Amino acid sequence: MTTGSLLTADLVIAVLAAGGWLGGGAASAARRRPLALGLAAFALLATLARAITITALARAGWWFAAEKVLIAAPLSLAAVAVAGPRLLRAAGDIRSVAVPLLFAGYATSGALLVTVLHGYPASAGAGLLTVAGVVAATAVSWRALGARPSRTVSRATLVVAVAALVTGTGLTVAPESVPDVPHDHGYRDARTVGEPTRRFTLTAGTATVRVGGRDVAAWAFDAQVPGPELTATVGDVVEVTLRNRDIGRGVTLHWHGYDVPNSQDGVPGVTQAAVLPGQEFVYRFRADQAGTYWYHTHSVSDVGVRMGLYGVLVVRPGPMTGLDVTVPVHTLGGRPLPAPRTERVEAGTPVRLRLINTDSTTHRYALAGTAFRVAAIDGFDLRGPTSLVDTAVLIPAGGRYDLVFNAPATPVALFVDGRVVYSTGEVSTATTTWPVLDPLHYGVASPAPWSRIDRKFTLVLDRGLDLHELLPRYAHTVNGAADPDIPPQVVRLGDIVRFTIVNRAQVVHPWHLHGHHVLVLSRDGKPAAGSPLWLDSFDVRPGEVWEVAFRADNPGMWANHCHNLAHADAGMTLHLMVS
Ligand SMILES: [Cu+2]
Repeated sequence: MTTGSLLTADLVIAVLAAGGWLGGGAASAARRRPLALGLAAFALLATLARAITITALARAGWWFAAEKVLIAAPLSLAAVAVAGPRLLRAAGDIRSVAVPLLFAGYATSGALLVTVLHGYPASAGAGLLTVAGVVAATAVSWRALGARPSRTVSRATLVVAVAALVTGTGLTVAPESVPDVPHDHGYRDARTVGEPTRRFTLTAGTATVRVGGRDVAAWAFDAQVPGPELTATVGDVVEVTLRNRDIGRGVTLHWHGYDVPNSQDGVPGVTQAAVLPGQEFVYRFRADQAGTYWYHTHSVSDVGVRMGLYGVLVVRPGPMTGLDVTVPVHTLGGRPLPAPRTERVEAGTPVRLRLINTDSTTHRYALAGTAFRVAAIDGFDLRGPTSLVDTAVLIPAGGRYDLVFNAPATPVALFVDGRVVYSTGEVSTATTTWPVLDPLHYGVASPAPWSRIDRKFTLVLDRGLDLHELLPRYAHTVNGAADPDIPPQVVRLGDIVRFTIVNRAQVVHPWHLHGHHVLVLSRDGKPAAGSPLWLDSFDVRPGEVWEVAFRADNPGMWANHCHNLAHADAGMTLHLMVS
């Protein structure tokens, strides 16, 4: 069982336990004796079962098992201690166990709410608030059921509730000051890269595009989705003029995975202002790294990219040899792109398939009909990639894999989530049961290019209630805070920086640092054993712990965020300051 599925199991059992206690309480209040006893017994079993899931989580290396023990265990034990003996003694009036059972239900629900709503890091305030809530709810039920809590109990409840409210909501604590995010940088001016050798103009605008035989309202570059494919050769100076015709919420160009100077990175409010209708912005950078990349708007990026403001950027090391096919996968208006394409390819032709995931969630790719190698991931060549056959690859949001093979005499087909998107003829192969390549164990290892770590950061990815400007939202959080309240990471130019990224949530978070590629050190404590993996996009699945490192060699203020862009918009964005 993966840590992710253990987490889900634990959550389901916790919900069942809470439901059982509450249901049992309600049934006994209604004098439905068999039902009450049945539900209470069920809740008791579920509560005990959580001991098993929490132990399993601790053994799987789940970072927060101790916290579950601290919060869930005392409340569950209190629930069992209060409700258990009364149940055994409830020979007479079943109604007498209603309050204890309800108390148990409130206690388990409280622990559940702390886990789901409050998130990381657990605080004494949240604990106090929960206890106050449980006590208050019990007192209210007690009254409602006709009995009367004593004056002392009422007063104690009031005192605990007020104390918890004051400390729990942080009214006594001054808000932590967050350093200002500078919005203007004098770093490497784009003009110093030299005269452009490759010039492009992209005009962003609303458009209607045809997808799968249906008209879809889109936002597009040059009225097409994806936008025009930009190509260059290493050594070129690329200049792209971005114009905005009518995208009211503004547009920028971010060169995903391309480590351009900060002023060209296209993050509105950080490296430039969003380009509004009628305006333009000229990007210029040297194409010094060959590989498969893509570009997309970073202005209201969740909506903008989903609506179609993206395209492919390919930088080749020299003149093209063989067949070079780009496959940017996207979902537009609920329909998959690109449209399936078939072409005849002469046997023996070297083929490179550049697979690009421009969606916000993972896609599964399977190449049938030939052996192949994964030549590059996220634009960086792998070391000693071996031949693979009948093996699928999972590409995270924003990620790219280059698959290479020599065309066989028989047809090949590329499947994305079971759908053929590219083929050289008819292929009928079931690919859904194929094993998935683990890039951490593929290719030939080589020693890390550095022997020290200067700065270490831990990023705990989670969900939690966030009160930003008094508007409550269920944010995606990093270390318990949501954008713009996550303190920036400040490092010196040249520092070797290590990130430990922990996913405490129930969903995948594809992590993406701007301006740098990170070297994968380990996942779940196991060192990466294959070719060095220099990534700009990687899936941190529920329960996973990733250790990555990089040399902070690109000065400026860099976005560091989840590339599920809805998550990024809902708080999961912070900044790395390199100076
Ligand atoms: Cu995410």
